[in-house]
Amino acid sequence: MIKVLITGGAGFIGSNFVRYMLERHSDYQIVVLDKLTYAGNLLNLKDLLNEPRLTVVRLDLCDPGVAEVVSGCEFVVHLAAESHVDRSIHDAAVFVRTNVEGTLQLVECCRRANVKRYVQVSTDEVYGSLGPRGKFTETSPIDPSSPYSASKAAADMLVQSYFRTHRFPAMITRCSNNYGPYQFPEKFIPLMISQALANQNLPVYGDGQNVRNWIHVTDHCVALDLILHRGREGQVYNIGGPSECANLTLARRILELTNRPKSLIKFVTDRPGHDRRYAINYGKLKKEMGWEPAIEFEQGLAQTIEWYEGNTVWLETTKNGEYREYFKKYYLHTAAERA
Ligand code: NAD
Ligand code: TDX
Repeated sequence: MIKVLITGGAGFIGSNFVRYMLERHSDYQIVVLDKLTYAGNLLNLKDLLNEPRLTVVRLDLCDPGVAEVVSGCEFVVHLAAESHVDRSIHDAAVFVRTNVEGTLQLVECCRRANVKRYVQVSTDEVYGSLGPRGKFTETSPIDPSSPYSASKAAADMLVQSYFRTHRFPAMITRCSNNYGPYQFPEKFIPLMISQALANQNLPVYGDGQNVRNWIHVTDHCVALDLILHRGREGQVYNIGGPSECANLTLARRILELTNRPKSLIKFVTDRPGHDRRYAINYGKLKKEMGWEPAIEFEQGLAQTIEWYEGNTVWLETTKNGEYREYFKKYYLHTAAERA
């Protein structure tokens, strides 16, 4: 068995990636390291918790115990992070702690443990904002706007420095906005869906003309798996899709697909430092690994809405905080205690 560490495996992208890797590689033993913050939800992995090839370790990236968890792992995919821009505006400190200090501790442990390959999941937000034309390439300047993206940029560069200084075998990915199942309903698409389903207002920031480049989380997982195995060490890979959409257009489409009235849209105060547009040139990944997104946005969006409609327990317990009770149950030691 090949041991693969996935940090942040109880989060949105992480849990989708754990599921993908277990299905795709029957000889992989997956270790999830996750602090289980508000964004880490064991319900995301509920169907997998009795899988013998999966171990979940509840640990903070900044805890010295990370060294022991890393030991014996051949591959590491680092997804754990504080990930929500709005929260970083209110409290930046935890973003620096987890995203910068946590990443430093992880890469240092990985270097000492001679990990064979490491993927740093960075973000397109490190490039800052685009005007109406053009796309980010891997050589676009790093120009982050929010404390979140600044902390991700710091981590991204720290990992690059480990490659240059120590020949640490790392690849860095910068992906655009993901959507799909298990996304915490603080992010735009799941928030709009959950509000629409509850017949509540859809809060759209500013004039609603900010544009995001949407990619289905499964397409992101495919790219991460390819880069983990075939990426060139020290290289940065953009991951994105062709689906650019203004927030207002997207909110309206979600209302159409859920048969709710357009009057539910409510314009609210804009996010400070709100990036206007993101768009990704993913030509490098396409050229080197033949990767292209397979899930068309309209189809993926409709499937995602169906998923939230069909997973009311997940959505309700996530919204009302009851999902956190599930942690307590899972971390009781014996199966009898858990029952
Ligand atoms: P998420 O917020 O859903 O999940 C983050 C996970 O990290 C949670 O399970 C949380 O418990 C865990 N975590 C947080 N702090 C931790 C700590 N100190 N120690 C250990 N675990 C900790 O995030 P996501 O949307 O799944 O994003 C995953 C990664 O992908 C992040 O690094 C993010 O920056 C990056 N990314 C996200 C997107 C997107 O659109 N969601 C796009 C590009 C890149
Ligand atoms: O209530 C809202 N209303 C609104 O208009 C929220 C939560 C968001 N928005 C807007 C802000 C953005 O223009 O929607 C757009 C998307 O917002 P988010 O879902 O918060 O994502 P974004 O800020 O673009 O960042 C996301 O993509 C890159 C992820 O949260 C990051 O983790 C990732 O790195």
